[in-house]
Amino acid sequence: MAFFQTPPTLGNQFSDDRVLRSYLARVVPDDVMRAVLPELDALGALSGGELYAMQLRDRLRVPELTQWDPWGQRIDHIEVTDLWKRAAVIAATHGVVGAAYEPAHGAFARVDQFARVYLFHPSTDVYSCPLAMTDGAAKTLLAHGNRALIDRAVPRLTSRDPERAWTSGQWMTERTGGSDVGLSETVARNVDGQWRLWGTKWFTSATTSQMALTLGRPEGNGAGGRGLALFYVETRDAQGRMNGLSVNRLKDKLGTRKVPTAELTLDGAPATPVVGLSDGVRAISPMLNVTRTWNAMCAVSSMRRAVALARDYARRRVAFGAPLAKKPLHADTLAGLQSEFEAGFHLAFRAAELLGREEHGALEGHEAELLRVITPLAKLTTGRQAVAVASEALEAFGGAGYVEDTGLPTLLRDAQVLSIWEGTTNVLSLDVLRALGKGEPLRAIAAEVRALTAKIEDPRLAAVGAQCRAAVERASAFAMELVTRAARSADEATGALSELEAHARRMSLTLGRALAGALLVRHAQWSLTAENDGRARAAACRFAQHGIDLLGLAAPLDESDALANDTAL
Ligand code: MFK
Repeated sequence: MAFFQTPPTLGNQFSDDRVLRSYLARVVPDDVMRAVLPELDALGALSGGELYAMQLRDRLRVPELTQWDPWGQRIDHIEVTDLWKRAAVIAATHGVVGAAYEPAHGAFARVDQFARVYLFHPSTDVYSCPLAMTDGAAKTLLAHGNRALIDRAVPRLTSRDPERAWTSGQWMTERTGGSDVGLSETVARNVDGQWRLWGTKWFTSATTSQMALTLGRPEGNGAGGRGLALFYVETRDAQGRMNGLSVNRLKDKLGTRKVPTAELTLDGAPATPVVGLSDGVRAISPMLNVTRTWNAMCAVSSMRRAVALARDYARRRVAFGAPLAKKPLHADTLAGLQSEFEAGFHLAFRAAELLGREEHGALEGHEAELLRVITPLAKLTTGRQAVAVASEALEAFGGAGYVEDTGLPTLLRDAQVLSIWEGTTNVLSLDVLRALGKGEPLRAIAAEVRALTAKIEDPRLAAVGAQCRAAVERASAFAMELVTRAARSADEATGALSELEAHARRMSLTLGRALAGALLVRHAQWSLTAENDGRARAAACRFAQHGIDLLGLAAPLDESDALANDTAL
């Protein structure tokens, strides 16, 4: 009989996930766990079952923009895919945003919510994108205390009723700048007591949302981010017509192809200032920090999906006389992927824990400084990991990983955006420098890594812990030396600061990997003791082998080496 390969399959994505279950067992109190377990189990079943099947079936469909109705009216209707419609209902009913804002579980609300995000994301064709922005919008409106906007939008943004639930856009990117938002050209004018916006937004993700937070420059304001103001916009009027804006076209993208990303023209769109009429970049930063946390969580959940499929396939695929899973080299490759995923997992969930603690006034010790810096660190570290893991996971399928109708190439397409949107790796590394400020957050990272690795009994884990501590100490000493040189004189400042900037990415990845490694070490020790399970330890040791200190300071520092090369301008 002819041979046909059985494809990889997925089971319940909650009950199959040793890493998530073990983490929750350590962190979440029993009563909270009992309450959320049925929801997580239901989402796990949907994610590995109905939604995954739909995702494979729906593979070729993309959103469609209809700009005009048959009678010539401009309608700009975007028809999303069936999976997106289903995902919207599931997201609302299962509280994928809402759970974060419900009081029942106090500071654990964010861990609960992000466990839902983690289960939901990889089977929903990146419906997590509008949800991330929705969460970010709710957080930002609440942070600024604009009562009218809070009353109007937050109950909808956090609703569990699919009929009532809204999503929000985050329109920041213009032709002048995706990273340098201060270059934005959108103008805000007060016309007869109503603020209105004129301009072009070059990338607006999920343009089907009912509202958006966006930036515009009130006439007469100065240049840069300080001259921008944060505005609230509703996309359609009471009759369902576009509200002073039009969709020029949908973007043709490498991945996230189900996300209707559009170019928009704002032509007098009515807008409400959220908080004052300047400092828009600072005002939108709560949104950025929430969407970056989502980005990290979706990165780890996409790594988990890639590894789950590759492991399942390795049990089914026979080559050279045995299943791939029994082949030492293949098993070794998968172990490497698993270790990156596990370390990234603990980093992303630590960011979620801290966010929840901040929102419930429960931050202690160094945690406030840590939260500010762990957010970009988690985003940039897991974003790079997700791209590398997706690429390697495809290779684990051989040619099948390169064939579109297996659905596997989508893993790589969709991972690639994770290190681009919400700030590229380099821009996030500069945000880390911004967050490090005068050094308190560096001390917070060092304190966290020391605390995590202080009481490790297992000798192999203790050695990994020591590697993490050494990496943080070296990165801190390096940064502080440059900051000290910069403070010494104006002459030294230029060179020292540009050297710091040139190393910012390596330094951020070092700090991110050291934190991730230390978090994994602490969890692995707990898992050895409480669960008699050595798998997290195996992951920690393997993660450390991949390298934690990426600063590359083995050779003596020389600023001219850092900057002088063929690409210097
Ligand atoms: C699957 C998951 C889905 C995730 C959702 C996907 C949706 C995708 C939608 C998008 O991609 S939307 C576009 C996202 N765009 C960005 O993320 C922009 C990237 N660029 C940056 O982040 C730049 O660093 C930045 C625009 C912030 C630089 O602007 P400026 O004007 O040069 O900033 P500046 O002057 O350094 O900071 C202005 C203020 O904001 C300062 O406060 P003060 O006024 O008090 O001094 C900063 O401290 C503050 N700030 C900036 N970033 C902050 C922050 N505060 C807290 N947290 C931050 N992250």
